[in-house]
Amino acid sequence: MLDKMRIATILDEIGTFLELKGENPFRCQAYHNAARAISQLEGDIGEWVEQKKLTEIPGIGKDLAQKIETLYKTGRLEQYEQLRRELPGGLLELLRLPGLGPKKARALYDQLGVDSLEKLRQVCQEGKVAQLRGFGEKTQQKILEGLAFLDKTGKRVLLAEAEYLAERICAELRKLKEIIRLEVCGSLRRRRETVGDLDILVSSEKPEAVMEKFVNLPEVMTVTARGETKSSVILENGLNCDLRVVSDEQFPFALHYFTGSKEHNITMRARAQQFGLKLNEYGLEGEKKSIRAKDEADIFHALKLDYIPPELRENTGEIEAAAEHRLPKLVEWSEIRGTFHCHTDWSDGRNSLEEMAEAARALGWQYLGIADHSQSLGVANGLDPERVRQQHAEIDRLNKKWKNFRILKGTECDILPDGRLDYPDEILDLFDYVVVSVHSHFNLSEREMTERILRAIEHPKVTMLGHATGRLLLRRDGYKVDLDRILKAAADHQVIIEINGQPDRLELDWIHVKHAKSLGILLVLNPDAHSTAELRYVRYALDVARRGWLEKANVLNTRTLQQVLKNLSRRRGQAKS
Ligand code: DGT
Ligand code: CA
Ligand code: CA
Ligand code: ZN
Repeated sequence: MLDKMRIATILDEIGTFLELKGENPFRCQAYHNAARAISQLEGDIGEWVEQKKLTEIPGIGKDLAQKIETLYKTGRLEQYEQLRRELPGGLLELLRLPGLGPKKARALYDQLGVDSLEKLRQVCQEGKVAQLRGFGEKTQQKILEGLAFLDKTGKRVLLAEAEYLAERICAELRKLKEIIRLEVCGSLRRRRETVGDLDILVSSEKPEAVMEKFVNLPEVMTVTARGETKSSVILENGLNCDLRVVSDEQFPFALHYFTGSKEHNITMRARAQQFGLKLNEYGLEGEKKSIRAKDEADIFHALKLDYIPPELRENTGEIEAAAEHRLPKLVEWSEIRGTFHCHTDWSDGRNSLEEMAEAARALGWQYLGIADHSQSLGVANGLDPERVRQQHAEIDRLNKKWKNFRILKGTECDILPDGRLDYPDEILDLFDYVVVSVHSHFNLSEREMTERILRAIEHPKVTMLGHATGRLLLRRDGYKVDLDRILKAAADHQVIIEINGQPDRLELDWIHVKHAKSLGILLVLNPDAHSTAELRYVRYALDVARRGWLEKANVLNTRTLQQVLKNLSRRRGQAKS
């Protein structure tokens, strides 16, 4: 039985294979849409199948429902296997290159036999790609640049994808009674935005049983090493995963070591040396005796340090701060009371205002800020002033329903290429707050882009800046912009800066978040949700906030509804005076 993420992946791949074959674009898109719908499904896919409800999902007809049912029940689909026989899987890899669509990938395969990124690099270097019809020097150059970008990012995956796999694997392993303690370490535990491989740590007296279970997990594609205390495997999505088994006494030391980062470890080891101690993955040893620790906190305390949360272990001053008792008290999930940048079916979201609000209420929140797209974003069904007024009437109607909850009226207003906003002032005045974002003309020079965003920040009606650089993790760098000037202007004009929780955005990135905090800028955690399921992306924004040393007071979402309303109207009041 396959779970929904696996089914979604397969549907997505079918869509892409069909694109590679040059099939009708609508048919291909139907698979991609179905994949998205399935991955965002609430509850267990099994129930949808058993109760024959799949066709109730928008975009899933009889035919697709049948295929999903087959996949769920048998784990296989003849159509998919046929496509995989027909076309090499390496072709899917080619599509990771920015600007290389299925048509071009197919041409490269048909005419030059390109079936992997390596082969593509080779034919580009030989100058063969430039000679193909419809390609040329410029395209060849772009492909080489894209390959260099992939080299730089390596085979990393998004935090959300790694987390999803890790959770499944750990849930399986935790069933073993031989396991005493289990924890995922490495970059995943530090909540880095991308993850190079999974590092799982277990304490047990019976390592053999743990290894046996591990290498036979259904997520495991290839076993690359199997030892008594360490095994390495490659998972279904190409990610490596290491499992280490230690004694329960060693566990805290191994947990600290394999959580890293490497740079943090090196500084910690140096600190231990100052105390005449030796710190490694097995223990903390002095001349005469070794120091015992029941958990990581004991290790830090032995070195006269406060406990350092994993998110801070990047050797950017956390050890000094821990020695001087001035670590931040990091913002927590339980402190979040709402969020501000969400889309509904009024623009390009999937759910209605009411569904989004109910989902926010189910999370225990007090408010949900809706910020649908503005008028010039036609592709996303942006709202013209007339529809803004209609949406506000609908929000007013809904808000009468609830006592301790409120939908806030926001907008995600486009920053036009010259830095003007997409609505006139009298329309901007209708909203509780205004998020401004860049959605077009990414190719401006750094100076032009900076001026463009500065102009928006200086606009008196603007409350917050959305996804500050436009990066897409593992796909493209952000646009060129002078972030130092942007942050300085945000501080001067009291504009709030968003941490966007979409798993492939996660910007402002944590290093700049830390900088923003030092400038006294208020930050906001936004899911940029396009469905009820995506509200939980606030969690990933929270990870970035914590890596950026933020405390409750630095984050708008920790305020109560009353405080938020006061804060927003004060900003507007200032703007009007
Ligand atoms: P990743 O996998 O690239 O996303 O990042 P990490 O941090 O998970 O790195 P990984 O998997 O290579 O190693 C896991 C941890 O093991 C790392 O964070 C710190 C520790 N570690 C690995 N190599 C070394 C090393 O050479 N020296 C020290 N002190 N620690 C190391
Ligand atoms: Ca790792
Ligand atoms: Ca590793
Ligand atoms: Zn948005």
